[in-house]
Amino acid sequence: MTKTVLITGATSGFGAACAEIFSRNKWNVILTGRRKDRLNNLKKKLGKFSSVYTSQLDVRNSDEVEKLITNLPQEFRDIDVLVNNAGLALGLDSADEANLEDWDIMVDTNIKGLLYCTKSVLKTMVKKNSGHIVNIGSTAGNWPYPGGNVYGATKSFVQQFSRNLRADLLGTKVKVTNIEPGMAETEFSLVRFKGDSKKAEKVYENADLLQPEDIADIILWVVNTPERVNINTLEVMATCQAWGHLQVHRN
Ligand code: NDP
Ligand code: 8X3
Repeated sequence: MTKTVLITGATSGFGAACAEIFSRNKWNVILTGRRKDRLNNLKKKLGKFSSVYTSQLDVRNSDEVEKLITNLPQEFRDIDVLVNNAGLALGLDSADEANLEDWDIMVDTNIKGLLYCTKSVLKTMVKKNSGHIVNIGSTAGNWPYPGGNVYGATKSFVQQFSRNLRADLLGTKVKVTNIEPGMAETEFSLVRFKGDSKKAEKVYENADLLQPEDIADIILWVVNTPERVNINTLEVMATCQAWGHLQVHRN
């Protein structure tokens, strides 16, 4: 039977790569994001592989999220997998210098948006006793770095929420996975540095970093594991990335 995946933030990076791999594997794909032109292009590109439904969606708006689910065409109503991918970092300033509005946007998107999307599908998944919530966390939720203050903390929230969901869902066949990528080459840095492409390119310069397709491949594998298997957490870094030492400030 054809399966259905709902992907948030499908207009770029991990989300767009997931859209492509799921569609090529004949899943019905529900693709969302704020940029309509990109959604239209995805529909055109992927429509030859599988059924594609696109909807402009800002995950920060709980009414929009609810409306999306309520108004889905019949063919897309039975959602097997939600990929909670929409998210962003804004700024890399130390907490004392950071912009409060940026903090609000990160909290509203990475935490509240993810909650709205999860809530919108969870009851039905529990009722039919199947489904999979795949959250996109980050190594930034596990390991601190200067300037990661609120962004990293939103991803720590995603990690603990994912675990708590598992606790609540015990006894059902609904799965929850938190994927925690390290640095990956997407539009993430362009967004973080507010369109400063020189600064963004520097992040990815001369390094063989994770590509969106690497994460999409992993997600497809995770959702295809046997019913009895739940991958709780999967942290993945590029081979060229690892931890540094703890620092000491000396006078
Ligand atoms: P991109 O900037 O390439 O993609 C982000 C996607 O999120 C876009 O499709 C964007 O779509 C969407 N998005 C952002 N805000 C909203 C919103 N309010 N409502 C709906 N969609 C939104 O970055 P990535 O692919 O790298 O990021 C995807 C996820 O992966 C994020 O959660 C990020 O935190 C996480 N991540 C990224 C890593 C990296 O190094 N790249 C590493 C670890 C985790 P649109 O603008 O059209 O709305
Ligand atoms: C994105 C990875 O290290 O840039 O979540 O925060 S990092």
